[in-house]
This record gives sequence, structure tokens and C-alpha cells, in this order.
Amino acid sequence: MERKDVDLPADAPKAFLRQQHIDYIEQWNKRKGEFEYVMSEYLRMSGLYWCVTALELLDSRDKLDTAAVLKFIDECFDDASGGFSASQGHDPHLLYTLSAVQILCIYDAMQQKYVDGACKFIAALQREDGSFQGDEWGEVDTRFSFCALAALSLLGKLDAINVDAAVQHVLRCLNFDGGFGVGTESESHAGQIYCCVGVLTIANRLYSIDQTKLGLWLSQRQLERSGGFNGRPEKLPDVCYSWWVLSSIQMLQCQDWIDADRLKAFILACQDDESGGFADRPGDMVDPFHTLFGIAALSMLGESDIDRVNCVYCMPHRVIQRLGLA
Ligand code: GRG
Repeated sequence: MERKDVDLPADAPKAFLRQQHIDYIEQWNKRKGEFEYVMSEYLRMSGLYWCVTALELLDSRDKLDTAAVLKFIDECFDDASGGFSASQGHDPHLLYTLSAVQILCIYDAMQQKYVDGACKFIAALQREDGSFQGDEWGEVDTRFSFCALAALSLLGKLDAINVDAAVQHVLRCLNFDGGFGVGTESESHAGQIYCCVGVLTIANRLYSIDQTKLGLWLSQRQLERSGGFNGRPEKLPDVCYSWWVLSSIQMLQCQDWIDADRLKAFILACQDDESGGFADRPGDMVDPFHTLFGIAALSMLGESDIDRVNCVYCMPHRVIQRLGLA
């Protein structure tokens, strides 16, 4: 049976458009009054992390005002809980606490109050069964387990939580097909797999799963016509899965099980050669989310114009080395 897929347009970009992407991200952060920018306020801190990381990987930190970024992060820090919010006046959440910690690590601008706050905030969100809720309202998701372990390991403070219980929860979310979902008995999904494999990697517990079975499921995400990855069976390819799938494959060390050249051709075809930036699929609208994950995946594929990305943290590898984590 033919799988859902797309064809790459004959005139789609075939080379990496480095300067256009730098310009696109620089412009995006100047569009403060525009509809799209305003509508993404609820995830601004992560949006900033996507932009900062993409620019770092392109060696272009100067395109963002570092002082303004650090001021924004400080304004999103909640003294009472110790967490960070998406934007000023919003509630703190694990998703944005990880993004803030990542940016602070990239800029080497950590402060003791942030370390103490983040430890307190994250520890308070671990539940008895080892899982994590994202905020005080109680939603539980394997994404939040990753946010907790990634942020604390970047801070050198994994001892603030019960790591073994966190691992046990992730292992309870393992499915018969070798993958992981949002929680127990949830469909395997490449984004959640990245999070769970990330948790197991940070906790040094990858040996607890069948890595061959999972590597096979991940390699089956590559589609025949386009060469791109989907996030689960019977879905269309999307450039962000180039990151979620390939980084997981790297952590499992089975890179040879996919066709890297065809994946690269798909990712390059998702670039917009007029505006810069990447879209989910060729010809669609670009955005900072797909732009970071397109660039980061190309870095893993060895694109020479991009700095090396770390496959666990999605940050420049040199930063992870500076922190003594690689
Ligand atoms: C530091 C890189 C990094 C991440 C932090 C938030 C997080 C941890 C990870 C998110 C992982 C995830 C769930 C990614 C998937 C995002 C996405 C494109 C979801 C869309 O899912 P569906 O099911 O789309 O709507 P499909 O592709 O299945 O049609």
C-alpha cells in the first residue's frame, strides 16, 4: 500500500541558504507588532530559544540584542515558585523553564537565584509515580520529564529530584512497538520518543530498552518519495521530525539505518528561497520552530556551514562541552 507522502518540487532549493535564514530570524524578532508575532506570545520563551539556538549554530549571535534577551528572561522569572513563564505576566511552566535555562547556558549568564529557583520549581512538580506535571495545574506528559531532567542536568543539579523514579515512569510509557507516547498506553510518537530517549540518555539508562526495536521503528519513519520523516505511521513528513527522529537515532547510534542524502534533500526543499526560513513541507509557510529544527538536523547530517549541534539538548555542542556534559 502506498504511504501518505509528498513530492519534492523540481525547483525546490538544493543548497543550504545560510544568509537568508540569518536574515529571516533577525527580521522575525523585529516584527513585534505583527499578527503572527503577537499570536505566539503564549510560547515566547521557547520561540526565543529556537531563534537564539539557530543563530548560534549559524555563528550569528550579534543579530539579537543579548541584553534585551536577558532582561526578558529576568522579567519572566517568578521569584515565588522559582520557574520561568513564556512571557511577562504568564504562569511559570516546565516548558519555558527549560527554554530559559538553555538560553542562559548558551549566553553563559546563569545566576544563583535562577539555579535555586529552577531546582525548587522542578522538584515540586515531580509526582509520587516519578512523572512530572508541567505546572501547578497538573497536566502530565513525557515532554515534562525531559524538560525536568534536561534543565537540571544543564544546571548540574540532577540530585534535586528522584531520577530513578523519573526513569521508571518513562519505562512504564514504553509500547509494544518499541516506542513511547505522552503517557502510559499512549500511541508512539517521534516527538515523545525524543523526550523519553533523552531522559534515558541523561540518566544513563538507555540499556533498559530494546534499542534495536526502537531504532527500527524510527528508521521506518523515512518516507519513500520525499525522503523526509513523519512522526508516526500514516502521517505526512514534516521537517521538524528530521530533528526528533534523527536526534533519537543518534542517541541510539544507528545513523546508518536511514538514507541521509535523501533526508538532506527533503530538508533543503523545505527552505523558502525568498523569505528565508524553513516550513514543515516544501511550499508551506516558514516559522522559527521549523527553522531551528531544519538547521539542527542539517548540522547532524554534517552540513559544513553549521556549527555542531548536541543531539540530546538541541544546543551548540561547544556549550554542552563547556558545561562538562560531553
Ligand atoms: C529542547 C528540542 C527541545 C525540546 C524540549 C517540548 C519538548 C522538549 C519536546 C516536544 C516533542 C514533541 C511532542 C514534538 C512534536 C511536535 C509536533 C510537530 C506535534 C504535532 O503532532 P501531531 O500529532 O502531528 O499533531 P502529526 O505530524 O502526527 O500529524
